[in-house]
Amino acid sequence: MSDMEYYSLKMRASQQVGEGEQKHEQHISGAERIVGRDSVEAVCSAMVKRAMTHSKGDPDFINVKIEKVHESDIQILKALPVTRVDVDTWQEGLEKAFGLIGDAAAGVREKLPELLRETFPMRGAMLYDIATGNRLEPDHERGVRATYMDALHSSEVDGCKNHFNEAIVLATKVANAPGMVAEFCVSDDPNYVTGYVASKELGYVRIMKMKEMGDENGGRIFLFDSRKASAEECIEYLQKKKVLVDVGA
Ligand code: PML
Ligand code: MG
Repeated sequence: MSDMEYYSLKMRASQQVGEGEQKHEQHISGAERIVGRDSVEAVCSAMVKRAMTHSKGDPDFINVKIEKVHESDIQILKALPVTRVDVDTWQEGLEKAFGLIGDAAAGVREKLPELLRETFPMRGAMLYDIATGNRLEPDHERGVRATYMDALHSSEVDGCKNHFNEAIVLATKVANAPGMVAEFCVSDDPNYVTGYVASKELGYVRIMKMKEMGDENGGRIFLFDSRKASAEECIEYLQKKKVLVDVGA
């Protein structure tokens, strides 16, 4: 990767909804990549195309941000190893996931169902301190979001955007954040019932059913230990550190 110049590209598209006082921007689609200089133009136009053809509606506003990234500021991480757990029912899947987190973080097992419910209206993740039981997101409504990440060598312009590919990149970055103990994720896509539990120790454990088909309630919980790192350094890593994940493909 010598002498490579990298750029971060981020796109978000929204639509104005409501009338008068109620008028506000509603999120339609978003995407982010970190690519070599040669791919910037093509990836940018693919992002705009995605925004313009999204099934959630026609955008009133598209923001594309392109930033140069110094190669020396990029951390390369090996993707977490993936295992798969098949279950007969979503209830069984959820129990399995709670159990794995319970083993990784003693004492939180009982709190998980309620914490998960609290994430449903959030766009970002909950940052939960297992040492104190406190939530550490600066903005509880928004949550914290992991950003500035992509798969390494993903040269495809709009390469197979899918839940799993994006989630393994995100989960690998999150697992490497200072003080992170584990992540718990249920998709908020009503047509997608697979979720996961992930950590450096567990790897990425896909649980094939974690909710009922058609249910749009999902969310992420980052289980963090404030005895191991400060919330500030963890959030800084999640939101600012540039990471490329080697998914080995
Ligand atoms: C998987 O297929 O391994 C789980 C992906 C979870 C995706 C969460 C989301 O972004 O909706
Ligand atoms: Mg949500």
